[in-house]
Amino acid sequence: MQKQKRVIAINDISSFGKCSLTVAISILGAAGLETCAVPTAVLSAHTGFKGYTFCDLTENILPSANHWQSMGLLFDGIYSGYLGSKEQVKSVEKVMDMFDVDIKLVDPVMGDDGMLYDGFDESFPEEMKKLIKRADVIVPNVTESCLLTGVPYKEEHSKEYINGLIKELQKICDASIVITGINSKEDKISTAICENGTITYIENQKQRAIYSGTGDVFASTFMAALMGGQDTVSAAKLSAEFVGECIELTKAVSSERHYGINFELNTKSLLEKLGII
Ligand code: PXL
Repeated sequence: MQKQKRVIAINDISSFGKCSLTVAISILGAAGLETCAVPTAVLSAHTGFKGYTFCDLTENILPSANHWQSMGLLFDGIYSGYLGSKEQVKSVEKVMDMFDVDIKLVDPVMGDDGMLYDGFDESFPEEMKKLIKRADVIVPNVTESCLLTGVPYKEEHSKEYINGLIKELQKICDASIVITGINSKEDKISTAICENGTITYIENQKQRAIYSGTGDVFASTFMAALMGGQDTVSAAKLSAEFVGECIELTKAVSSERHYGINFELNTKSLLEKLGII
């Protein structure tokens, strides 16, 4: 049996709504990775729903990492997602600095459709800019790329616009950059990958349905693929295809935007795409 890889996943648990850790643990686990979860907060449902509960777990982030370090545990990757406050981002910066791993993936979860998610204030992106400096690869959507760089958000995303965003992101971090959810053409949704100065665009069929948590399904699948030894472009391509497939399956049964996508029913395809079966 091959040695099992071990990944730290830092994200919230939204009990309802298929995002963050419920997605990460399912997908990384299905891919055969040991997932050591650091829950940053427990919410009854993600912040797209009114009236969600929020139990802050900032106090548990650094002590968990300190404990693992005192045990002499080794890790292969760190993947961070939704962080509920600037203080949490600061703690995750310290965790990133504590462990020597093959891949540090930061999903700078902050917003969508040109707006910050509920609960974040305008100063939050400044702290996120410090975290992405620690990353080997980042996976912002277009809104998050704008929030990180200060470039005004546009609804239509030409190649010149996205290349400009990449240029600005390169000024603040050395990571490979994967921008998701690019509204490039009428019927296409694109992903841009910039690695070692080369930009590659991949296109997928636009599904004309919007669901929460698709960024988390993308990032978790992408992390699983990178940990499995895939290169950045192949990992992004298969992750975008997997998300597209899951949206299509979900569309047939539900149009509830905030309920998320039925990625769990598509595990066989995930494993095929990852080359596991
Ligand atoms: O899917 C991103 C995400 C993660 N975690 C929480 C969220 C969101 C998006 O709204 O609210 C708590």
